[in-house]
Amino acid sequence: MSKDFRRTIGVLRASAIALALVASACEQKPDVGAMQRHFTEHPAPPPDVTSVPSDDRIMAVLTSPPNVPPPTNRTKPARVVVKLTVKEVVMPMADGVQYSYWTFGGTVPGSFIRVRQGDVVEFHLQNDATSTMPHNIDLHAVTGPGGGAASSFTAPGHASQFTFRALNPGLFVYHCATAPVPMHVANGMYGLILVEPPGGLPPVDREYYVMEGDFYTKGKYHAKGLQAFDMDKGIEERPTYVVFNGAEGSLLGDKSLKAYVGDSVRIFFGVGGPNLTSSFHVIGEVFDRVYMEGGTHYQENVQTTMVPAGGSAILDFRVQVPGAYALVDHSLFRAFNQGAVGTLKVSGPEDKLLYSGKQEDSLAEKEQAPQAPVLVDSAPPSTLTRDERIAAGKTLFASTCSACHQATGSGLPGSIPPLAGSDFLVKNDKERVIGVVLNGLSGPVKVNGTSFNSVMPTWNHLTNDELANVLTYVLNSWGNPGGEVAPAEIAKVRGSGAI
Ligand code: HEC
Ligand SMILES: [Cu+2]
Repeated sequence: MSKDFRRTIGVLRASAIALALVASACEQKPDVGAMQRHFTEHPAPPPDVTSVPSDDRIMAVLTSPPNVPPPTNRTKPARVVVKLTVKEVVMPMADGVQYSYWTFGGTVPGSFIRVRQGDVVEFHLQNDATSTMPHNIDLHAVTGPGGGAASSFTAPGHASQFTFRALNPGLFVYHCATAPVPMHVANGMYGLILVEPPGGLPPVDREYYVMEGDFYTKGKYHAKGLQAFDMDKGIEERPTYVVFNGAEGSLLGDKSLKAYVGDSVRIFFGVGGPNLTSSFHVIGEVFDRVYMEGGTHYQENVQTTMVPAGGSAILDFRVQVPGAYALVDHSLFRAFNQGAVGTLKVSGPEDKLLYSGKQEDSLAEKEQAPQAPVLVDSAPPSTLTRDERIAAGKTLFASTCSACHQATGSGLPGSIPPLAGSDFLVKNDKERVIGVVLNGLSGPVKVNGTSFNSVMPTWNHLTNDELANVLTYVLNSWGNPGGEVAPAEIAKVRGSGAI
């Protein structure tokens, strides 16, 4: 045994003895005062619930996303009645894609519930007679077994009732907890309940309700028609869609969230899951305050907040600069390839001192950063005329291809080949072009006499329709020879795997 080793062992023994002494000292004299402090001060004692609010019942105002009920504005607890009906409804998950959702109140996420700390909540859960399944509700705001699940198990056409006391303030997720639980949640059975602290939250100009959820369909992303739930993908945590408020595009276009310059905005954000944790971010904004995990303390000046499945956060920020702000899950493939994108549209006067807009555009050869892709609101329908195909393809090109090949099809010298006048396209060897796009391209390639040696990723996650549109657009743009690519031609090459 070396000297060093023996010395080390000696030191270890000595410290073990010291630890044992400390432990026995603790055993001899337990610090009762500290323990009492622990239990009385931490966690904070519940509100005074010895007094029961009067028998007058207040009906809770429930709202559909992205709307939020008004503040309770009450100075003391009350008896609040919540009536929520479970409905199974077929609704669009994306353009041309239907899904049979299971919902609390007919929407995904379910109706927003707003109560105050100390309220006695009389909860009525009805399961619509058209339902195929029994359902129940587990509210994370409930202190009691199962969060109410066992007391609220309700067969189709029945109604259940239970009562709970809202002991803890915060923003809480509720969800169905009927077996198989993850399937009920994956079908859209979740929502938020806010328990206001006494005095309420600081007032803001606008409040919105947004929840992220992951969905698992038998068909691929954007595969058309009524899609069935895919249990295997759910177990493997391989979502087909990751979306805000239940469907792709539910916060885009006309349905964007809105605010005016100078407004204070609050987003009650939750994640239904069933699997994913969100990295929630608003592009071009900083959250002034984040009540992390839906609790009652806030962190300031946050860029991206992480919200777990079955968790929430309250996000407060002021909007100062007009424009469109994208809400995303910053796990970016979810935003760009699975639907997790929405918009907050801020209107009002510009303040050039806060944000100048573009001040210069000069050619900086190699260093030119690719443009941020423009996000598409929806996929085009499947039977299109050539002109409609060109129009749909143009949008898709802008969002998917132009970052590299440029809006003018010029490519970038030395790194990205042109599509404008590309001899690949002029030769009109459609099968080859389709193969290149489906399978990607890497290694040396000569386009119009110039050599390129780079990598293009595969685009086979786009549907046959989408690829037909984008290639028809490319063939009919920038002096290319024209013509049309049909979805069937894409299907053929996809099938044969040919390049
Ligand atoms: C990330 C950058 C990038 C994106 C996005 C991109 N490409 Fe490409 N593309 C390339 C590169 C790089 C090459 C050449 C690869 C090589 O050098 O082997 C290429 C080659 C091609 C070619 C064959 C060469 C030519 O110039 O005719 C076609 C056709 C093409 N891309 C079409 C598309 C279409 C359609 C889209 C959108 C669906 C798209 N690309 C999106 C980078 C990209
Ligand atoms: Cu259910």
